[in-house]
Amino acid sequence: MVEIPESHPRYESLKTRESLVERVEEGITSKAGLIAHGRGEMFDYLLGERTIDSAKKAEKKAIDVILKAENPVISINGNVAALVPAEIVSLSQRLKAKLEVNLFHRSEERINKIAELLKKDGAKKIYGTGKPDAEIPGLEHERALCSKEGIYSADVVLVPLEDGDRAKALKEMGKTVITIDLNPISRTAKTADISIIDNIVRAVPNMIDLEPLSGKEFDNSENLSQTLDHMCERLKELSKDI
Ligand code: PTJ
Repeated sequence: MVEIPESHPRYESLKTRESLVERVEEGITSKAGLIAHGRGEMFDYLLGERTIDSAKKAEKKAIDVILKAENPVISINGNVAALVPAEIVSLSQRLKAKLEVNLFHRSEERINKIAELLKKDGAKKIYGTGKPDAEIPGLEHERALCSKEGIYSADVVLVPLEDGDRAKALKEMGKTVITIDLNPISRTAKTADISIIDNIVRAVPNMIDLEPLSGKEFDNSENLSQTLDHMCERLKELSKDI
């Protein structure tokens, strides 16, 4: 791992990049995961690299919905495992949600490595390993493969850093879909019932501590509009500094 001096103005961001590169070398994160992360960083810039109010509201609502669910499942991919392994295990324990490894670039070897990593961080059971026994309808290829006891029968699914097709297919199965995605105009963000527009490295720790938002109206489209307004305002502010 390249040494990053703590004095570097982008220390945190560079450290995160380095740890992702290391996870790619270990075979946990896909190479495409690095590209996905770069896209996310760009949107994080527009947020101001902080959790904005609309994101905090979505995080609280997500906690409420997951706590009330009968069979909630958190879907884990290579980026989630690299960025917040211990935190996602803590969140699943707080919310009594199952953890299932579900990959876009599926390989048995990577699934097992991710499951081992999460177990080292305290996860008792990981779904999605071994032979898949269910398929998400309407999705081509191996992206559809999942666990009957996990994602297939879940009523609420948290799918961080997801691709739009799978989020849509899960919605079509009648599930409540929650995402964490820095891009407020991604298909996933527009498809989900609750879209948390925040960096997963902030969102998951927040969700371990935040109180649920219950009994209050939550309008995902309105929340996404507020996020886009925030980004536009920030761009206008930035243009004054040039
Ligand atoms: O491990 P695999 O094989 O399942 O692959 C995972 C990736 C992420 C490569 C795969 O799902 C993929 O290609 O995803 P997309 O379609 O690029 O979507 C990822 C979304 O996550 C994009 O909208 C990014 O802006 C967003 N994103 C990237 N980094 C972060 C993020 N959102 C929150 N926090 C981040 N750190």
